[in-house]
Amino acid sequence: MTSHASPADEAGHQGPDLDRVPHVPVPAVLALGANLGDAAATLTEAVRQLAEAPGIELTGVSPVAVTQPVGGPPGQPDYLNLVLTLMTRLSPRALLAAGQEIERTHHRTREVRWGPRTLDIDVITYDDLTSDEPDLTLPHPRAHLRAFVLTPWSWMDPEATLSGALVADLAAQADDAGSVRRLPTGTEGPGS
Ligand code: A4P
Ligand code: MG
Repeated sequence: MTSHASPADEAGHQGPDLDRVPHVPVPAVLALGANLGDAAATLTEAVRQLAEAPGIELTGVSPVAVTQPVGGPPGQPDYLNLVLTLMTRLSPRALLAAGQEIERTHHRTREVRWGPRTLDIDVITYDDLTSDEPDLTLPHPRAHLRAFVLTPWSWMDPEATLSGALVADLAAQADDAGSVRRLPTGTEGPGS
């Protein structure tokens, strides 16, 4: 389940087996973002879909953050972002696929990189796996720089760490730290 446990392939390349099904459930962290349509309703529904997905047991749902768009075309609406912790019996790629399947049910299209989207589900960590594979890089290659992921994660779990660093510290250092706020109380949201 971890990269150091994987044998080198014939070319001597060392890498994790992203299709390996764990013997016991392993912890993982997902980040959800939405900035088109009724983003709060989309996140609520996506959390419900993930909670009902086979092989996934949710263990935590962060409060919802209202965040200014990072990258992408100008003039996008603000995002709603949240972070989930879970235990999963799925392989890393199967967990990614489960998220992508839920994205599809929300009519996610991919026209512009970092463009507006009805729903984005990223795998932030899967157990202690590290992967450089383009289809599933772990930990997520930009998560440690992004307050829109780190801040709601730290609200849910002030002790959480990412690659050995305190998530709350990474959140404070992120360029977008000032543009993340809690969804006002009384507003409907899955983590409120
Ligand atoms: N991929 C590789 N590793 C992963 C991973 N750990 N988790 C591959 C999920 N996907 C991973 O993703 C592109 C490809 O990344 C997929 O084929 C997948 O196999 P995508 O979801 O199709 O496209 P994307 O999300 O537009 O691209 P990208 O580069 O993943 O974008 P990011 O980095 O996710 O950024 N600002 C705010 N405030 N809030 C946001 O939520 N999101 C983004 C998207 C930009 N700015 C934002 C937000
Ligand atoms: Mg994505």
